[in-house]
Amino acid sequence: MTIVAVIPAYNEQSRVAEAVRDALLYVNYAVVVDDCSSDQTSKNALDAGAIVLRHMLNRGQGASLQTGTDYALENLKADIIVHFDADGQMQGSDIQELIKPILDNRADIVLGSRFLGDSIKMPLSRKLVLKLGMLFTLCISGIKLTDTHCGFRALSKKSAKDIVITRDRMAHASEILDLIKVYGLRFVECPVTIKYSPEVLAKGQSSWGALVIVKDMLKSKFLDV
Ligand SMILES: Nc1nc2c(ncn2[C@@H]2O[C@H](COP(=O)(O)OP(=O)(O)O)[C@@H](O)[C@H]2O)c(=O)[nH]1
Ligand SMILES: [Mg+2]
Repeated sequence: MTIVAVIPAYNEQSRVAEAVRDALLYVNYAVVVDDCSSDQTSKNALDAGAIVLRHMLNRGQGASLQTGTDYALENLKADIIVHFDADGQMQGSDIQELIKPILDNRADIVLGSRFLGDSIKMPLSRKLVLKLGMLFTLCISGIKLTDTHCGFRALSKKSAKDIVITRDRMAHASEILDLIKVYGLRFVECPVTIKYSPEVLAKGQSSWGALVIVKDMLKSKFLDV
């Protein structure tokens, strides 16, 4: 079994090395997709033992996950792909439980859930936005989940081939849920711990970003763009 962590990264020079080292304790390869960072993200990821791919333009987290996945399937012959963040919010030690349903052939994709696990120091406003996201996804995609926008996931080779992400930026999380339905993939949720600190909240997505995702989803759903 070849397990590959795909790690999208944008200006994460102070956090990416630690995230790569943490992931590499539980996977065979870490593929960091540096999305035209203006800092030392690529160098620090490489020094920590990652394979580093670099976009010439900033294309977004969704596009970077697709670049890393294409590479992992073609060049590393990945059996399982784990989506893992570069900023240290996710814990490598959750990977074993996350990939288990795929190893046991009970699921094609495993979705991390902060609400089944732990969302340490998550602000209340973020919690509310995520709960609304859950309701929204239930209405739009008909998929009932406790956490619809957690970026920590594991995909079997089959689901990684089926799920081709075309939403370049943050709406990819909703697109993945749509494609689970389209391809009839077996999914389960798995508790994960996501840590929040003032530093990662300052540089991470704002709760308003959720509105942009909703706009993107509605556009793709009803205007077919
Ligand atoms: N490749 C790429 N990664 C990004 C981009 N924006 C954020 N990321 C990475 O995606 C992950 C999650 O982003 P973050 O902003 O922390 O989102 P949040 O945790 O949901 O607030 C981190 O590893 C970021 O470095 C981007 O434009 N391109
Ligand atoms: Mg983050």
